This record gives sequence, structure tokens and C-alpha cells, in this order.
Amino acid sequence: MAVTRGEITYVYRVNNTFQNWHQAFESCYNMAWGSKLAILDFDESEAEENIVKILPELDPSMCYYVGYHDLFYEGHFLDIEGRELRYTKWFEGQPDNRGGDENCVSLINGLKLADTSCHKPNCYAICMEPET
Ligand SMILES: [Ca+2]
Repeated sequence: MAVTRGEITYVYRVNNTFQNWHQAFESCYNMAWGSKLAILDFDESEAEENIVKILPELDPSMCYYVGYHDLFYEGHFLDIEGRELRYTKWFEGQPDNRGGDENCVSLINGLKLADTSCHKPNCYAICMEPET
């Protein structure tokens, strides 16, 4: 599936490797020119339709890092370009900053966001890459 952000249309790719969030951030950049950790640049009303298009590749029991974090200010989540989140459908009880150590975000249970450790290699990743 593709999403247009600014003047660039991106396609999502799943990276099925266990990494921590920082490694996922880097590996997305290294995947292709202009590639980055996924920003879910659509509203909740569009989300189901959009995420379902990438869902066939997603295992609902797995977590997938996306390009969101609250590394700068606890509880204030931004995307990796410093913008506010458009898609904000958190899993019930999330974000909870569990253990005071959850400052990165993953997609869990298919469609929902959860705050997640940045440094434990627990999740796969979703990258977005300019369509060529
Ligand atoms: Ca946090």
C-alpha cells in the first residue's frame, strides 16, 4: 500500500528482523534512498482501510516499530520528523511508560499503538520507502 506525504508517495515494507527501535530506525534508512521508519500519516477514520492493506504481512501476535517516540519529553509523542502524530489509536491502557522505560512506539495487535522499550530487540519494523 502507498501513502502520500508532502510530494512523495511512500510504500510500506515490513522488516521481519528482531531489532531494537534504534536499530530499526537505522536499518530503515539503510534499506533504500529516502527510506525511513514508518510514519502512519493518516487519520483514524482512514486507518482501518490503510493499515488493513499492509496487515496481510503483519502477524497480530508480533509488535512492529513505527517512527514515533517520546524521547524528548515524556508523554509527548512525536514522529521521527518532529511532527505531531496523526494516527493516535492506542491499545487499551497505552501509553503507560511501563518501568519508566518505554519511549518508542510499536504497532501491536494489528492496528493499535503501544509504547515500547527503545533498546530491547523485541519487535520487527515497518519502513516506508519512496515509490519509484
Ligand atoms: Ca515514555
